Amino acid sequence: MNPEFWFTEKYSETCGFSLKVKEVLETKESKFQRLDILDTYDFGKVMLLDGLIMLTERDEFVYHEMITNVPLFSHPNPQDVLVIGGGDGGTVRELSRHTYLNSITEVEIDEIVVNAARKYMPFVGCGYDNEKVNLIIGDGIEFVKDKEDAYDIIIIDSTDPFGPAEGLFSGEFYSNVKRALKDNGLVVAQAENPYYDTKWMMRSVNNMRKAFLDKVECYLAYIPTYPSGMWNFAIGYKDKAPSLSFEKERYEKLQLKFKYYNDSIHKACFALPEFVKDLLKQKT
Ligand code: AG3
Repeated sequence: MNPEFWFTEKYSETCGFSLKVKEVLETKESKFQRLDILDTYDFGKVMLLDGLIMLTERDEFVYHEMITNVPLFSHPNPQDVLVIGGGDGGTVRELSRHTYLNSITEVEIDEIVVNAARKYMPFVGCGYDNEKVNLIIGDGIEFVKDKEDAYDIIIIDSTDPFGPAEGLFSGEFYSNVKRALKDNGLVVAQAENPYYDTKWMMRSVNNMRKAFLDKVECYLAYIPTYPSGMWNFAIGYKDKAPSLSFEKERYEKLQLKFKYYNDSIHKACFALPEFVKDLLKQKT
């Protein structure tokens, strides 16, 4: 291999993020997308989908801890959780640590993501080792259409809002998600970043707002290998605002060891910079 092989994810025509690559471990194409697994010097194993960084060995913990633990510790009594997407297994790995859950269902559209994670990325692929995880290879959009009052938490762990994931950011999908949730249910979705292509972030937040009648909050986490390093999550709720809910007793009893999330972060992640608050005022 060329000793100076660099991978660059372009954020715009004039800006990007580069990693020097040790080795390309796998390249595969499904009917949905292209997948590459790289081994890199600084961030370890990296999964790309359609040329965009989905996760790296070194910083995946931020995303996976934050997309699961914020909703789980906001909900008074989560029992049944549905994950849409999340084929790499990182989200179900985090959920598996909440041993009191009754069921964990994941609907992932593309089997090559699951297989590659299991083979090359056991640190996330291990999520599937838990017998409680029921993995369904299928279309999450179709899956939620006929569900009613079925889940306490729905986590939308998707790629960016184009290609196979486009429908996961639509208003119709969020309405179906709301119906699939039980009374005090919560939905959380990865919702892009406030620097590049902010229309994606706003489309997702605004569609969720319409479905949840404005009961939506945003929170941030810092992920160096995602565009801008500042990542937004949108959380829709039926009952109490997650920024004001924290299940302290359960948190203390479980004594989980985190690398990013903790009780202070649970509150702090909802504090938004002024320019993000301004963006969020755009109701399109
Ligand atoms: N899903 C969100 C990745 C978004 C990153 N976007 C980008 N690099 N352009 C991550 C899946 C991890 N389970």
